[in-house]
Amino acid sequence: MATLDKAGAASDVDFRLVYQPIVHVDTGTVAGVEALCRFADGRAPEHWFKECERLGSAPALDLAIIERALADLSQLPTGYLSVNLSPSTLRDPRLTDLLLSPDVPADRIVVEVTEHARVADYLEAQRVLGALRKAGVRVAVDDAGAGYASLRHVVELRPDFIKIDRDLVHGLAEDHARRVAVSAFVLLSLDLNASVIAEGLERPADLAALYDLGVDAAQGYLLGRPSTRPTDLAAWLRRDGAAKAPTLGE
Ligand code: G
Ligand code: MN
Repeated sequence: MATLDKAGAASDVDFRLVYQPIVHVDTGTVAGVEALCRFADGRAPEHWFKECERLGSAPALDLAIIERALADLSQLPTGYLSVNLSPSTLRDPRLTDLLLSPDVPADRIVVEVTEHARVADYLEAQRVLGALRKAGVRVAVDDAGAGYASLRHVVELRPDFIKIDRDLVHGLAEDHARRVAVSAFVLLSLDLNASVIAEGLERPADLAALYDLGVDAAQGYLLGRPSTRPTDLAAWLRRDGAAKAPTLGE
């Protein structure tokens, strides 16, 4: 694994991408896929993202991932491609250069603002996100309800998607408080004209509870494990109903 330095020789970083489907709760159809990163040394992505944040190289890594995901886009199924962004990447001018390039179908791109770091300046973040939105890029708040993804964060960023953190989703079928918390996000989403995605869905009982609560879409091992090859994913998604499809290993 190459060292991640601030200069961001990001192409040296040894990672590969996997794609995980995001599925409509009511119909089982695929709304889009999220590009997720896997590192060659086998360490959890959280480890590397934290380390990059500490070294100031989060933008270099984020941009390298986005570049690779964009190159895969033509092999991915229709629907959106969701990519993760640390708040510090929002301050990097290379982000808009990359996403606003004429070859990028902006209306297929969703940027997820991750919860690992604090947004220091919401006005600045809104300015950059505004420029992306003008071109058709949509915005998600990742892991809402965890880390720095507070209610304030959601209200400030006015996302198109609210992705609810898996710790609030797992076990909601048996936990009234979790259901109320998810409902609160659904209520907020109606006001913001956003759509809610539940993350980390592993259990059928929780899927049924999400349906009852009016959650739009879900992502998790129950609906599909992240897949290594975009072509595999495309073939898999052509089958009828993601929820019934066999899962591909990573
Ligand atoms: O923070 P973010 O939501 O981008 O993180 C996604 C991570 O969660 C990925 O590493 C992915 O492999 C993992 N993941 C995806 N689905 C599930 C799931 O159903 N359960 C758990 N525990 N993790 C999941
Ligand atoms: Mn994410």
